[in-house]
This record gives sequence, structure tokens and C-alpha cells, in this order.
Amino acid sequence: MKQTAKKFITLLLIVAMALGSVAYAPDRTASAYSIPANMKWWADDKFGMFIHFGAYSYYGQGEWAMSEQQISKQKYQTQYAANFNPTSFNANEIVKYAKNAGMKYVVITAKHHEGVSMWDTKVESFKDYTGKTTFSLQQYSKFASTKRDVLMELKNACDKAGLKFGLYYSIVDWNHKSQKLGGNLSSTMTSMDARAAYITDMKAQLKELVDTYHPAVMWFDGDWTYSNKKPTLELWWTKSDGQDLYKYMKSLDSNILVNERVCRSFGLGDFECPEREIPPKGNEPKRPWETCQSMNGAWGYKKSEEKSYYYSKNLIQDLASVASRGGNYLLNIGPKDNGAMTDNSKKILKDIGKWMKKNGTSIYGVSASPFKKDPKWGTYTRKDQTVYAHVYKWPKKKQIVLNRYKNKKVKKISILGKSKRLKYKVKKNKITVMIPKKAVYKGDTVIAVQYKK
Ligand code: FHN
Repeated sequence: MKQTAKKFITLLLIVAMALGSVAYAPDRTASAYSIPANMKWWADDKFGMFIHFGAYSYYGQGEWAMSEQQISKQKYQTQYAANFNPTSFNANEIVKYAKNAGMKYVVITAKHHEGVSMWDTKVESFKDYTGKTTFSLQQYSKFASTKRDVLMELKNACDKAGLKFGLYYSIVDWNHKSQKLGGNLSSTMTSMDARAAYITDMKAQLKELVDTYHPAVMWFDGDWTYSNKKPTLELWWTKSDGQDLYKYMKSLDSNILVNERVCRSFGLGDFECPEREIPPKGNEPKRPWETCQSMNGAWGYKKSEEKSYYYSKNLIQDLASVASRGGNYLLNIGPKDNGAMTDNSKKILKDIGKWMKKNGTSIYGVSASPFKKDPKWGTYTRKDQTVYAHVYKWPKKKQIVLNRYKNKKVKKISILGKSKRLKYKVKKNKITVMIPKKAVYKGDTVIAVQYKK
């Protein structure tokens, strides 16, 4: 079972989501959703950093390598996890780049599918294949000698910088004794008793994480071994497990935000998480949602992807398009084997930061576009009495026709980052604006239309 598992899981998720969307069929005609009070910071912040970091970073072939290459537990543990020694992990540098890029929260993998606990877990069953050593960064890898706690380092750096701190936790765990690597969904339970024991121990780990790091967000994943009947060894996770897990998290911290992947497609959790996709206009989730995206084709560090990063301008457009539909954007970095950020991720974050410095007001705290359809040249966001036209494709002629917001009177039109007022003509529900020959920013030049109250 190589890539097939991933493809099968993707296919399964599509089916599950389709079924799920039947089960949870939000009223597509419903007006835009309201944001619960405890999510206001999240909805206003809009833009976060995802970090995939684990023993797979050392191996350098992506976070699915163990499953794709069917690497035995013993080999993965002794040849990769044991040698993981990310001494160059620099939380302050990562948070500096995140903050300067305009990111307001950070979510890092505490435990990915590989099962390496990135903190000094005391939960008994999370051991290596011999059953003797705790399978964690602090107890099992070369890094143990540093006595460092990378999650705490990152949390402290976030606290100091005023960014919110979140954790990612995978429900499937390829190295845990309860599961065998394999089957169509990458993880098969060894017995139903093992399943019950694992769920108890998973909750014990989650309590450790909440009590130690007080994350503002718990981002679950690996919920796809889904059974819509009684659990089986291969389909060992159910909707009621997801409901129970969500309730448990809220019992640990009533303010923690939990994503829908406690068991996806049933409207569980506090927000939906479309992955690598921007929901089509008019088909956005009717509750809080966040698109997650990587900077190249991999989440965890993958050497072969280091030459295939997406263009910064396209990632900026994604950010604006997600905001224009009412969503959040969680953009991923995959630190290298030694824990350092890749040069390409630093460059992209710098590019985005330059744009956000002048245009962030058209992203933070905005509402979705007030218009049903997107123009060919880009999209809109709105904040109070200002509508922002995000112009991805700058018109050749020196004018652009914008939609007029609720037939309000225009107060001022300018390009964000420039003080010069632009000339314009209002005719019915359209505004023709005279614009410079050249766009100010590659990818997204924002025209701010301020209306009178
Ligand atoms: O299998 C994971 C994958 O490794 C990565 O963590 C992404 C990020 O959202 N989630 C799963 C794939 O959908």
C-alpha cells in the first residue's frame, strides 16, 4: 500500500463529505453565519501559520513517508525518529517570520500520524516497538539530550509576540501499539479492546497538552477511519467518538477552538477546514471555516518539493479570496531535518509580509464580499463602510468598473498604500474609477472605496 492509501483516503473523504453534507446539509440560502463570541479573535485574525514538524522532517520525504513506503515500526523508529535532532529549531525566528507576514496565530503538530509525541508525554502506552522507551522527541530521539521543549518554546514565543498558539493532533497513530500500519485507511486497530484503550490514552495525552500549553486551538486530523455503523478494526472511528472528543476538549477548556475533524462532515467542532481548496462562491460553508494550504506540494519537509514552491502572489490571492468568502487562511511551513525554516518559506513569508503591511486592513476583521458574483479581475472584501476591491488582474485601460455598495454615497477612493485620491464616476450601481497604468502590487492591488455612513 503506497500512494494508494492516500488516494483511497482522499476518495473516501470526498464520499464521506458528500454523505456528510447530506447528513449536515447547511441551508445554502441561509444568511451569513454569526460568529460565537469566543471565536471573534479567530474570525478577526483571519490568517495563521500551520507548522508540520516531526520525525518525518528528519527523513525529508514528507509526513506520509512511513505509510507510503510501508516502513516498519522498528525501522521508522530506530532509523529515523531516533536520529531526529532538530537543534536548529528556532521558535523566536519562526514567530518573527509569522508575525512579519501578518499571521496572527500558529498551529503546530504536537503529534502527527507517525505518532511521535513532540512533548514529554507521560502517558504509558505511547512507547516504541520494544515497549520500553516513550516514543517522544524528548525521550526517544537524539534531541533528548538537549532537554528542550519545542512546543513550549513556540508557545512562549507566540505569547511574547502576541500571537495565539494552537496544536494539531492526529487521531490515527501509526506507531502506537493499538494500531497496525496498513489497510485501506493506513491504520488498522489490533483489537476492539486496544481501540478502547487507545481512545482513553489519547484523551490523557490531550489533557497533558491542554494543561501544559493552554492552546487556543486544537486542530484534529486523522479521523478518516470512519464507520457509520458499529466500529470495526479497520473502520474504528465514529461520529459519536467525534462528538465525545469535542465534548471532552470543551470540558478541558471551554474556550478552546476545535476544528471539525473530530469526525468531519457532520457539522461537529467549531469550524470547518477545507483543505487546499477555496470553496466556490455561493457554496461556502455556512459556519466559520478555514482553508489550510501548504507552500508547495508537501506539508512536512520533503526534499523533492523544495524546488516547487507556489508563487507568493498566488498565495496572496488565495488569502484574499478566502477572506472574500468569509473564511480564514492557515498557511503551512515544514521545517527541515535540523528544525530550521527553509529559505523558500522565509522568502514567501517576507513577500506576503510586504503586501500585508500595506493591505492587511483589507483582510483583518473583514466581512465577506457583499456582492453575489466575483468580477473577472478579482474579488471584494468589506469592513464597515469601506469596500476593498482586490484587483488580481490589473486592467489594461486606465479605468476599472466596480460594483457600488448598497447605492451608498462615495466618500473617497484610493489605492491602499497610496494617499492619492482616485477620480471616479458613479452611474446607478456601478462606479468607474480612473486608475494608474500599472498595478501597485503584483498579484493583488487593493482599491479602497470609502462610503458615507
Ligand atoms: O494526512 C494529513 C496530512 O498529512 C496533513 O496533515 C493535512 C493537513 O491538513 N491533513 C491530512 C490530509 O488531509
